[in-house]
Amino acid sequence: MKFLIINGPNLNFLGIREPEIYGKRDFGALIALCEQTCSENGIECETYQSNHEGDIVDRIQAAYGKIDGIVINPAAYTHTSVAIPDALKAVGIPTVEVHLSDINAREEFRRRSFVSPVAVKTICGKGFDGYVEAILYLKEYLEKS
Ligand code: CA2
Repeated sequence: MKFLIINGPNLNFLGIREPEIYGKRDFGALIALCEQTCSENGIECETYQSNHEGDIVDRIQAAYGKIDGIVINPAAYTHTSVAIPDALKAVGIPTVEVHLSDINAREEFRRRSFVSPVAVKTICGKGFDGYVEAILYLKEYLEKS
């Protein structure tokens, strides 16, 4: 089983600013946690971070036929991008959407996610633990289907 973990714009700045919202740990720690969770559960994983919408679309397309499941935090593109959910739908790879913060408890514009309708599950407001939950949920989802 092979997963692709995608992080969108500015998440590479984790731990540098806004620790009250996104926590004190940095992006490297998040990636290490995802890799450790996958390895402990017999999952191969690739990670990808980009600040560019089209690059994320390209990475999703490149996953076609090669990746079993996607965990994605589209960051700000959650609320603006139609191209990212279109790409996820096009490749048909089961996807879990994850957000560090609770997007429903912040500004109004964060409440709308264009990605949620194409995801098998959305997890938000659980910080780094949300990524662990997403990986474990996706594994169970794929084993059942
Ligand atoms: O809660 C999340 O995970 C978000 O996807 C994070 C995005 C935000 O636009 C979404 O509404 C919710 C922002 C990521 C920016 O990350 C930063 C990291 C360090 C300092 C400032 C921003």
